[in-house]
Amino acid sequence: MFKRQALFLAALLTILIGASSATTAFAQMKDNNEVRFTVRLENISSPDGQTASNGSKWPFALSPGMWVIHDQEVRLFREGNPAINGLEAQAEDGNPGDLIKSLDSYHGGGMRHGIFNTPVGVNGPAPIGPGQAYEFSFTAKPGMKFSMITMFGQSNDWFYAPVAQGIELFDHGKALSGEITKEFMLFDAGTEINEEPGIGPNQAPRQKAPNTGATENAKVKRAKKSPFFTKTTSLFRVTIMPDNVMSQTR
Ligand SMILES: [Ca+2]
Ligand SMILES: [Ca+2]
Repeated sequence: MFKRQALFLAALLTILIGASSATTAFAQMKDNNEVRFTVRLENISSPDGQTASNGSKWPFALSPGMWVIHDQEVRLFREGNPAINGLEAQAEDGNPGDLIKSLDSYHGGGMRHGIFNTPVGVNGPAPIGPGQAYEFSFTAKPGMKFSMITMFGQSNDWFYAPVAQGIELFDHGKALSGEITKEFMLFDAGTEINEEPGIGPNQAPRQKAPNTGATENAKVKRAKKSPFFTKTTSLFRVTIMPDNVMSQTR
């Protein structure tokens, strides 16, 4: 009788403790198989907008972008080096197409990539303004790293990305799960001279055509001088969720 009670208690504890970590347990169980992840990039900036030095208000927005996963290192840029082919169009015009083409010449390491360009609940490609989000999914196996890029919409050549070597998707076989916003930083691609965010005439919402603005000829670096550099977690949120047991066995 005692033994049965103890077993019951143990089972109950497992359920209580295990309820919130079901995804982790599943990922461990399926160590040699792939896990499907869904990433959500959400613009949580104020709907009232940001205030420029001339007093005008402008909405913080993020552009279409791309994601990549890789067995080894995900290297979309290197701080202190010029932007690779395709990074300019992504950083200046929110166009990930050239960057994807550039990656297509590397097939090693089990690399996979894709773009995200259509906000949730919207019919076609567009930036995400306050309250909007992008979502995308991919499958990855233990050992893989993840990176993604999105443009700071009302800048000349600024983009958000995690550290250049990418984010580990697994920790000892456990799938990464939850908010990862703090992994993201604001970078300057070094391809176009900066104007004040939100009002510069050569920024995407105002320029006459893509790739318009004074050439910078600089290296990729963190946009540390911008007041937006430290504001990341109040502007957008990135969460990553591995599929749970229910959706895997459906
Ligand atoms: Ca620049
Ligand atoms: Ca421009």
